[in-house]
Amino acid sequence: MWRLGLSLLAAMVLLFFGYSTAKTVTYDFNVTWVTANPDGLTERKVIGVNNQWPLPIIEVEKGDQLVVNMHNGLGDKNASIHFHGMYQNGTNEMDGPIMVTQCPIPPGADFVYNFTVNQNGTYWYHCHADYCYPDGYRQALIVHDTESYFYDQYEEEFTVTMSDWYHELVEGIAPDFLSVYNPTGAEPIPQAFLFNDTLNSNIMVKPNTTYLIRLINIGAFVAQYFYIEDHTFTIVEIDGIYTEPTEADTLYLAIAQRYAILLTTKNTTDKNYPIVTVADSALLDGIPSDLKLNQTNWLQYNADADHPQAVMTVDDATQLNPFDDITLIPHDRMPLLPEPDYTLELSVNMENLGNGAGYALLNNISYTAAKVPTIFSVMSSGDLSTNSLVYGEFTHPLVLEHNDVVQVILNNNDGGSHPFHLHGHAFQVIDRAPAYGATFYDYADGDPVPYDEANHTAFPQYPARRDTFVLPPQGYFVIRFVADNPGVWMFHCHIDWHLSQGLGLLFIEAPTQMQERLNIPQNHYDVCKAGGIPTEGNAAANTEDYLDLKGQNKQVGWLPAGFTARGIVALVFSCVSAVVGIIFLVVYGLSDLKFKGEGADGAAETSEVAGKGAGKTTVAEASRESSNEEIK
Ligand SMILES: *[C@@H]1O[C@H](CO)[C@@H](O)[C@H](O)[C@H]1NC(C)=O
Ligand SMILES: *[C@@H]1O[C@H](CO)[C@@H](O)[C@H](O)[C@H]1NC(C)=O
Ligand SMILES: *[C@@H]1O[C@H](CO)[C@@H](O)[C@H](O)[C@H]1NC(C)=O
Ligand SMILES: *[C@@H]1O[C@H](CO)[C@@H](O)[C@H](O)[C@H]1NC(C)=O
Ligand SMILES: *[C@@H]1O[C@H](CO)[C@@H](O)[C@H](O)[C@H]1NC(C)=O
Ligand SMILES: *[C@@H]1O[C@H](CO)[C@@H](O)[C@H](O)[C@H]1NC(C)=O
Ligand SMILES: *[C@@H]1O[C@H](CO)[C@@H](O)[C@H](O)[C@H]1NC(C)=O
Ligand SMILES: *[C@@H]1O[C@H](CO)[C@@H](O)[C@H](O)[C@H]1NC(C)=O
Ligand SMILES: *[C@@H]1O[C@H](CO)[C@@H](O)[C@H](O)[C@H]1NC(C)=O
Ligand SMILES: *[C@@H]1O[C@H](CO)[C@@H](O)[C@H](O)[C@H]1NC(C)=O
Ligand SMILES: *[C@@H]1O[C@H](CO)[C@@H](O)[C@H](O)[C@H]1NC(C)=O
Ligand SMILES: [Cu+2]
Repeated sequence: MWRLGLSLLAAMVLLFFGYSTAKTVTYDFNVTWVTANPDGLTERKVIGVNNQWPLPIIEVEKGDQLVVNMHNGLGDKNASIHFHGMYQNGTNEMDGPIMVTQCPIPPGADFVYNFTVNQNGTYWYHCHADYCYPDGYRQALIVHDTESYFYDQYEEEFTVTMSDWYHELVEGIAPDFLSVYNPTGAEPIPQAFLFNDTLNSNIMVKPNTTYLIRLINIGAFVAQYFYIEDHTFTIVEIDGIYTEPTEADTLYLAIAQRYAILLTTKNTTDKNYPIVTVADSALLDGIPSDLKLNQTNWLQYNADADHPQAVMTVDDATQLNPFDDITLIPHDRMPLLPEPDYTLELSVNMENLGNGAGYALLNNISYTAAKVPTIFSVMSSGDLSTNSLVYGEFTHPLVLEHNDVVQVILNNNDGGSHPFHLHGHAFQVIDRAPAYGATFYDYADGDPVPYDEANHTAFPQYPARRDTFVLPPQGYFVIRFVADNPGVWMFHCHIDWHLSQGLGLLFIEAPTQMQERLNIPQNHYDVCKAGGIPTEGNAAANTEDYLDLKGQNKQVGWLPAGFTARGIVALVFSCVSAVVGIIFLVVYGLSDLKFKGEGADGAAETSEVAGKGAGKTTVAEASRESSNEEIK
């Protein structure tokens, strides 16, 4: 009898642990338009989930199976979900970027995201379709870990997001942004900066208590500084990677970056303290007088005490001296990866292409999606899958061999900073110049300084790892990772405007292993069918000859030969934009030009890639200087 009892007990224990270590967490997301007024200035349409906005925070534990049943109830908009920072190891098809790992989910369609969460820490989720997430479709995703090295060091935890906020729908702003009337590619200026999707809020805290605070920049464009008056804290995690506990008082969170910090509250409850977020105004081409760059929310110890406004200690955000993330040491002390098997050197350029609009390029390529989502080209191309030609010229595909150590050198010929994100991996950051703080914007006035292999600072022994890292203005960074996660992974600037200008590329990582391991659910094919998108063939949807790219989507062609870029830029800034449009037309003729409303895909067929190189080198710098002069 007691034997039976024991084995029953053992079975129950097994069951209990079985469930608690690998449970399925299911979210049903009915995605529809709702209205919200988070800044108290304007009520607008936002993308809600189950008729609510802000969206639900997804919360799981390591090892859980996360299932999100998404229904696109928007009626007039395609959508998808990317689970930012999730490696999707073995489930590349659940990664989310449309035309890369799946088809856009058309209005009325259902889609199931289903994957195992094998990580810990602070993440977020957001729509990864064109012009989508800045309309509100983004929120935190937290992987709780009761075994973290700091679990017994805090009593409570909370998550706060920060973001820029526009009053118009992105698709309403986009045509004017990517247009001949905006040749400098000046990004739209947000109307507000939200703190946890609201403003002037109180976070109630108890005295003498340690909190784990998770911070996430879920915005579309602008980085933010974060500090709490008269408090310091301890960084314990960046982008899901635990770090050695490291003291700091000010953080810089670029778009998509996350920090988890431990904060011990004061012993007394006589005062409330401003939690200060300051937008990085260096990213803005102009600062409207009614735009509030810095926000005060409160660490509230006492509801009856004063709630003082932040006292700015500097005139300008660039004088704040944030903690430098490259100095962080991962808690697992993963050593510097060995010398790379494969090195990729890339340059960022902002250029005016043949339609007069400003584009973003990596080694002269402005990312332009293929006609077949790239994952399906991998799966259907058989032995040719290791030939990058299959994936087209303008998706900028780079085929990586399984388990290679990959090094990416990214040089910035542009005067703006760019937070680059790699899907499917966290990478080691091994070099970056210039450093944060006072020198960060120094290069912006001189010539770009590219990485010099023969003359660089010593690489860290235990490099910081994260999945989103800032490329400084006119500087560079160098990262390393192991190609141990077969899949098609985007590497792109997370400023949504820059991605729409083409600032991204695709790693086709271990395509042979993808073919062996991936098992793409029928649901994916159904959604493609509903949207009329093929699921076989090369980038041009050619299923006969995978190396024939005739009919592929192309980026907008280069400016016609003999065209002097400096000339047009001077012209643009001496005239009002409407007049410029007309002069531009008269001077260069209608034939080579395509106008607003047509993205890179649309214009592709008629424009020529040949003829590149004509006077296109200094447009971005020249125009930036001009626009700065205008503001001063
Ligand atoms: C989604 O929400 C909308 C608006 O409330 C509702 O009309 C629709 O029936 C819902 N659809 C699903 C699949 O739940
Ligand atoms: C949704 O995606 C389909 C397929 O790519 C495309 O034809 C359609 O124009 C998109 N719809 C919208 C509203 O962007
Ligand atoms: C999710 O994936 C797992 C593993 O492949 C599978 O067992 C399960 O049935 C799936 N769940 C749903 C809702 O699709
Ligand atoms: C998650 O946390 C556990 C316990 O702290 C640790 O052993 C494991 O390595 C972490 N996993 C990852 C992927 O970081
Ligand atoms: C931040 O907003 C989310 C969603 O609205 C909410 O659940 C959470 O409690 C807020 N955090 C704090 C610290 O108030
Ligand atoms: C603060 O908390 C610690 C234990 O967490 C306790 O030892 C200490 O006495 C407390 N201090 C005050 C002033 O409450
Ligand atoms: C709180 O009080 C304890 C005991 O008096 C002291 O050791 C500690 O430094 C105080 N903590 C803070 C955050 O002021
Ligand atoms: C704070 O905001 C005000 C008004 O927007 C601005 O004048 C000031 O320069 C800002 N301070 C910082 C440090 O950004
Ligand atoms: C090496 O780099 C440093 C820092 O960028 C620079 O000051 C120095 O001139 C360089 N030396 C050579 C030999 O290029
Ligand atoms: C993916 O999983 C394999 C084991 O199946 C492991 O070796 C590899 O490190 C993982 N890669 C990532 C990025 O999680
Ligand atoms: C980009 O184009 C310019 C002009 O044609 C050329 O000089 C340069 O080498 C190209 N860069 C790359 C990385 O292909
Ligand atoms: Cu960018």
